[in-house]
Amino acid sequence: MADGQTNQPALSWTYMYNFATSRGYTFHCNSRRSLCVMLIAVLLLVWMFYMAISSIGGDSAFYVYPNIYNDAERDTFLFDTFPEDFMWSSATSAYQIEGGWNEDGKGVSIWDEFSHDPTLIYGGQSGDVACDSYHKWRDDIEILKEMKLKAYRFSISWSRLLPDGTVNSINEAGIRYYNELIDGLLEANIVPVVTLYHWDLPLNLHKKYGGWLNVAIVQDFNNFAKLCFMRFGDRVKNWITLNEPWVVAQLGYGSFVKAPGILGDGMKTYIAAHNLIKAHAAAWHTYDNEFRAKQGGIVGISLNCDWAEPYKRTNPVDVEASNRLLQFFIGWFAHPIFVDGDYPEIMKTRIDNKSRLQGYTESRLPKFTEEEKQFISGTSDFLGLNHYTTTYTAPAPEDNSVPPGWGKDNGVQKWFNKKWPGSGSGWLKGVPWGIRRLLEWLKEEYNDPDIYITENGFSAREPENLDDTGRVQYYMSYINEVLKAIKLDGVKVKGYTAWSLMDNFEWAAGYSERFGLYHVDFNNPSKPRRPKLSAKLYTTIVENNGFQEESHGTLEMYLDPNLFE
Ligand code: GBE
Repeated sequence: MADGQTNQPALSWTYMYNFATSRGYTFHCNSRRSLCVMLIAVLLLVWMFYMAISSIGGDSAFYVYPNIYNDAERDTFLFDTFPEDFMWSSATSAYQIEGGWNEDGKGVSIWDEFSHDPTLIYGGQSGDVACDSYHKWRDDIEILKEMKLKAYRFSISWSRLLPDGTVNSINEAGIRYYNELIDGLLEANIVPVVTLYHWDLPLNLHKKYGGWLNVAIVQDFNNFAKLCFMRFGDRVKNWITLNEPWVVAQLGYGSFVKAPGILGDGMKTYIAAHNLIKAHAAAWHTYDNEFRAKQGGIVGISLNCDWAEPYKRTNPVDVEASNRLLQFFIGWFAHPIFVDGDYPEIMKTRIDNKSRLQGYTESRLPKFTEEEKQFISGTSDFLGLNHYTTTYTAPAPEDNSVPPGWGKDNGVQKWFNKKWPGSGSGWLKGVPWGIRRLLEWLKEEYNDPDIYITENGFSAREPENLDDTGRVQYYMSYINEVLKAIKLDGVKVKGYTAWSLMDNFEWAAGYSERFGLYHVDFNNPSKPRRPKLSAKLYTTIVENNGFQEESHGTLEMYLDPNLFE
């Protein structure tokens, strides 16, 4: 993809120069000096006129970030619309919004336990009440309607349905809660998109056998999935098995950032991932064998991935580092599931080699049997993509020291450009063109799959103004880059999901980092939801199914809230 500016002014210079030398200076000018001067003057005028015209054209191009991103070829706004049936959506997850953590027979999850340790979460906060969606789900449907959304992605709390994580005891009050929510959505003409696992593992399964570290989880997850297909599948046609297994494996079992908060040893993270992949595949097969014919839905997985921009696109080692990071990041899960049932070659080689050098008798990366590879390969009806940001990438010096870990194993260093617009989260910078490059890479790498963007969004630190211009810029530019991916690159993006419907419990950051299109006042016991400017912008995009040529002026108003209404 070219990064260059348009080179037309340079061309016209060359043209002028040649003309002047061949016609002007090599002829006898003295006798006709005034004619020559006039000719040159005329040419100069023509040139100035041309420059003026082209600069007018340049100024009229629309940029969301005119002072940061204004590469004419890459960043010019595209006025066009999305495909007819494009699925506009917004998302939440159970632990982040529901509250009611111990109500009506719900069992305890690893996040209840993790957040009840006040030292682990910002300000000692927890999801005990959160947005109180356990009681206020009708309000959630109202704001989805207000934004004219076609779909809503939410997750099911495993321990609300199965208090000890197993099908030994089913909590009917939990089933009732999700039934009411699903029915309410359908009544409002909103398609429910259901995530089975968004990180809130029943604590009992963690205590009993180590949760995702034990292959026993595959059966328990499959039973839970089957129960959901059985009880909700008559109405739910869009399923996501796991949200971001990378986060579960790497941040839950590789670092101390997320529950259950197990410190990495360079092995557990790979073991957890191994079981996550098997559990996903098992649930997909269960649906495929026992439910698909009758219910006719689709089952996929949501994988998170940042775009890895080679620091210098002309430097082969940077390009290699970029590709290596993408393989370790999303390929870790996508390669087994979408390609051939096995990890990317580069992961196997690097982890096998490092393990040997580090004195392990076996590779720290577990192996799938041939039978397992067959079982895993091809088990996703679409690729769910959660994408937020971009980093530069270059090779890191090889580090074979112990303790090992995912970072040392991939051997890539990454960083941000200081000019990239920051958010309320240290890890999130606005780099709109990154999503288009990632989508194109995914199309090539995974044989042109159907892609649903199942999360994309921007944070601010509380307290936040309702005129959330930073988020407006982010959504406008990222959604526009998704449009380019569809229209210009032919990527099969079927839907877009804004994270998040409303401010909620942002894991270890508590309520200090806000991702909502709607603001939530957590100090007010009734947790009122109020639309931010970004919610209105998103509604405009949804109503227009994209960016109509005429909406130019309206978009400029959103970027400058002072001009708005
Ligand atoms: C999503 O994850 C989650 O699905 C959603 O639940 C969450 O609310 C939303 O993002 C906003 O964060 O120092 O290693 O912790 C890395 C997005 C943190 C992917 C944050 C982990 C983004 C992966 C820094 N990232 N996340 S650290």
